[in-house]
Amino acid sequence: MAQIHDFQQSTQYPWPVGVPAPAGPTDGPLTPPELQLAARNHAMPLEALRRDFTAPGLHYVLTHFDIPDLDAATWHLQVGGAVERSLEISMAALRKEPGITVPVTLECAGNGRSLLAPRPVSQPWVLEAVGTANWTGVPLSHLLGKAGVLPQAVEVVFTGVDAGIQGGVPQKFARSLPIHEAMRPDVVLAYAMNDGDLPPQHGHPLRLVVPGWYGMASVKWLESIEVVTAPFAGYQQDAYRYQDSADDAGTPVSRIRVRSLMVPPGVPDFFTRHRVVPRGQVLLEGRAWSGQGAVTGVEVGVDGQWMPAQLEKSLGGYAWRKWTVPWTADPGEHVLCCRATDDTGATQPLEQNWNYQGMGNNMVHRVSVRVD
Ligand SMILES: Nc1nc2c(c(=O)[nH]1)N[C@H]1C(S)=C(S)[C@@H](COP(=O)(O)O)O[C@H]1N2
Ligand SMILES: [Mo]
Repeated sequence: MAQIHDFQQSTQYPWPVGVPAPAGPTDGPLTPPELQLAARNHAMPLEALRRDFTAPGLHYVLTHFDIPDLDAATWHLQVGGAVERSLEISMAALRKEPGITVPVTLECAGNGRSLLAPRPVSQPWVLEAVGTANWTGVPLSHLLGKAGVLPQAVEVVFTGVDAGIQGGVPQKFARSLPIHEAMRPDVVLAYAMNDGDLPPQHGHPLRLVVPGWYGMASVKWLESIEVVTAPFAGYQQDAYRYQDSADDAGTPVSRIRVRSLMVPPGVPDFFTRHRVVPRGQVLLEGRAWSGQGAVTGVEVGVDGQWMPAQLEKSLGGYAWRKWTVPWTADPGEHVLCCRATDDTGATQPLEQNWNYQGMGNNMVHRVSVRVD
């Protein structure tokens, strides 16, 4: 009962909090700690899939601890470890370095978690922990070049300012990348998002953006970069694994699995979100992405009958690709699905690909509609 007691002490719910948060996956009801996380970390409304780029207020947000309040004027980035010369750089100095802009679709590794049965207990994402932005900043490889990476370097560790406790372990949010990923030309230290200043919730004044990797790699509120000569074993590095059970060593989560989502057609019912579509011609549309290879095809299923969608030109790199398909909506209840394939041959599963922490759930998106 300790968990119930602790939670009640830290909140002011007017109603009784009688549902303990289980330690592992559950078939039980959503618990207050999950509600609390869901209210802090918002997803991207699916109608935002109509746009190539997601406005910062619509882009999903995930923050493990608190959003730091940082002043770009006094902030410095430290670069050190296995380098020829350590650097300490102000924001003003960083902005004078050569910049790049990279279109990137970010997706949280836990996207789709709450649709799994049993449900792993953490941030209870449904489908929409995704967004695409143009990230502008300095290529990480340029800065590492200035510092001079020593030959014995194995990984690069990125540490954010934000601190907290997870799994009982006090920590700052920190993740590493293998050196060959860190030296990719499209990995960026970003200070702008969609041409605007980086917003507080997305890592102001500086964050890492790792195209193609699930979101946890893109460390926000970056305070230091350390080149290391042995694999990093920090809490967040270890935490992201595809595991069968709590004791399974599993495999690390890295690149984004192929996925597509559909703009829900018609209009929603307020409370259930069930869709109502007028009869006749409807242009179904959505976006597809993969961090493992280029998206090569999207199929749309109507009541189990699959047809190929039209793919638009890619925005480049690791950004999503628009797809459309015309549909003649006949009166009645229908189930619409979309399924993407990438050039590694990977395609989205029809059934859940369950794992202990609910990572990388790229199951086919299903939308139920009623045509009047
Ligand atoms: N410093 C720091 N960086 C972080 C996180 C965090 O909690 N702290 N969350 C990570 C996770 S799990 C994700 S999915 C992405 C979310 O990025 P966004 O909020 O800009 O969409 O940030 C990553 N970077
Ligand atoms: Mo995430």
